[in-house]
Amino acid sequence: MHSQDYPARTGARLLVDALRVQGVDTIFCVPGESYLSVLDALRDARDDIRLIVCRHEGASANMAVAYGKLTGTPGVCLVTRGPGATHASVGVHTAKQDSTPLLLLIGQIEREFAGREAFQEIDYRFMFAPLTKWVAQIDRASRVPELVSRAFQTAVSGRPGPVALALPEDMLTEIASVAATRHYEVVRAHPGTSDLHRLIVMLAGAQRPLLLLGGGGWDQNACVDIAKFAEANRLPTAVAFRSQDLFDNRNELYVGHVGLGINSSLAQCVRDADLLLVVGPRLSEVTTGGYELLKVPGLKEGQQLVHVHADPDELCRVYQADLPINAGMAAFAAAARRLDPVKSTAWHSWLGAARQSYLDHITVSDQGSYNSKRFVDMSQVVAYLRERLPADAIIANGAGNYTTWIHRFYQYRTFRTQLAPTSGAMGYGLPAAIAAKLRYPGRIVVAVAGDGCFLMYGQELATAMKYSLPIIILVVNNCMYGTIRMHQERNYPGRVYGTDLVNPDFAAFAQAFGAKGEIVKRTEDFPAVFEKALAAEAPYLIELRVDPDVITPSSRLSEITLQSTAHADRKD
Ligand SMILES: Cc1ncc(C[n+]2csc(CCOP(=O)(O)OP(=O)(O)O)c2C)c(N)n1
Ligand SMILES: [Mg+2]
Repeated sequence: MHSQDYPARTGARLLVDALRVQGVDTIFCVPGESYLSVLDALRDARDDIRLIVCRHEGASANMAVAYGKLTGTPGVCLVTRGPGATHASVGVHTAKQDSTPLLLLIGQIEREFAGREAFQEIDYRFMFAPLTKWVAQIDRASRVPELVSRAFQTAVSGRPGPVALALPEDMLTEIASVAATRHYEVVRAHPGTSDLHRLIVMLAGAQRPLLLLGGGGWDQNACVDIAKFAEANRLPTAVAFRSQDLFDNRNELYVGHVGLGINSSLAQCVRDADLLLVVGPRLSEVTTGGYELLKVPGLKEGQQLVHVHADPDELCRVYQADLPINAGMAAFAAAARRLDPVKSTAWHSWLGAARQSYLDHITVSDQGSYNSKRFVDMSQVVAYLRERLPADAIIANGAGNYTTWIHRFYQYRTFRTQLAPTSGAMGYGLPAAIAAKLRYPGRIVVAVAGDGCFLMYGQELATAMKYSLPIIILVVNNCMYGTIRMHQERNYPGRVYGTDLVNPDFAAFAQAFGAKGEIVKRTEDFPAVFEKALAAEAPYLIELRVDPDVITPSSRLSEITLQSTAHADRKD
């Protein structure tokens, strides 16, 4: 066919049609004059693609990342040039660290003005080069289908991640006649027969193996398959930082979370394991305890590493694996499930001890709670959620010490019930919860945020109201940027600076948006208020007043100050 045989369409319409071809059903945006033509085309496509209009591009990008994480297909965020793109960059960074497919579409200045530092001009090919898997500018309308197709293809294949496309304003109104492309195909490597054979030989020779799951590119089936493999071999199974929903935490093989606030005996397991079977994670700084739990580059004497990752460039980059396997999670898990199990009983007591230690670690006792009459005890709140919430409830959080209670005491049971940024980006929880409720209106969605974290994107309550999303938001209020204060006391004891907060009345704040808001000051009052929130048909914010001294589930700020001061004195 000749190009004139295809209908003549503007760049904007070609873009929206290309998004439709890729199955996009939701776009998160803050509007800009740079892409009015796209808005206009989206208006005509509104039965197929819903447009979620947010109050800050950082929030819309976070929503798109969470949406991409939940669906496994690229979340789409549409923003304007300069200020919009810079705001949205946090989501791009999170998508990269989280191995989550994301497409950021950016309105761009007219081609004619490029290079003059026109109004809000940025060259996104430079700006987003280190943040994305791929970034391009579409300079001709006739290339829209091709480049959109490539964007999706790149975002989902291998190690999933973010891509960005800049869309010059005049390109979007240019007319072209060009064929549509097909829906993307996820392309990922499969493990080789010899890889799998070596894996089994190594496992058969192991005394203390540990399976560690994490990273991106998982799906429900892959999780089932890897669980079957773990069960057939009775492998103690841990998860990497914020990958807790890849394996049922109630399965007797689950031994815990290798992340912030790690159980010290699990840390010891990682150190003592003679075979680490790492499926999916990069072995990041957090998962390796600052590269201390596992030594760079070759682990320690007597310790072997099997590393399975979808990106060949990631293998042997930091840690030199004894057996690097380049494979996608689904392909690897399916192949692992089919392997004949190793009939070894060598590690049964090692598994038993690790599991018992996990169970001890998540046990909440009244004795462990501090000042529970004057403050809310987060351990008990999370223990309550753990028993009360169904397996498919989604918990979303950002960054802060408050997350260590969720990581430690909550039990994730099914795939994609945890939305937690491995980038440690504050402000992610509320936008992620909004995206989750849009995707799964029938499921319970709880955002947990610190008083610092929440106000990064607290205005998105307006978005939750606009789209009638009854999410529950727990604001853990300790009147400070607690994480930073904790590090401050460790490093500069008694010299508090820049870490205290003066907060609004969070319940009144929520009410100002038309949402529900309530303050809980005592642990025993939490269940009744939470039940009201579950029954509500509007967003429901519960402010939890917690003891500022209880800085982690196992430490007090005042004790850290004392210890650090004594330590500093000894050094003098
Ligand atoms: C966007 C962003 N800015 C700054 C930081 C650094 N940071 C990490 S945790 C934290 C404090 C979080 O405070 P809050 O949400 O109140 O939680 P808390 O630690 O008090 O429980 C800060 C400032 C970050 N991780 N992300
Ligand atoms: Mg705080």
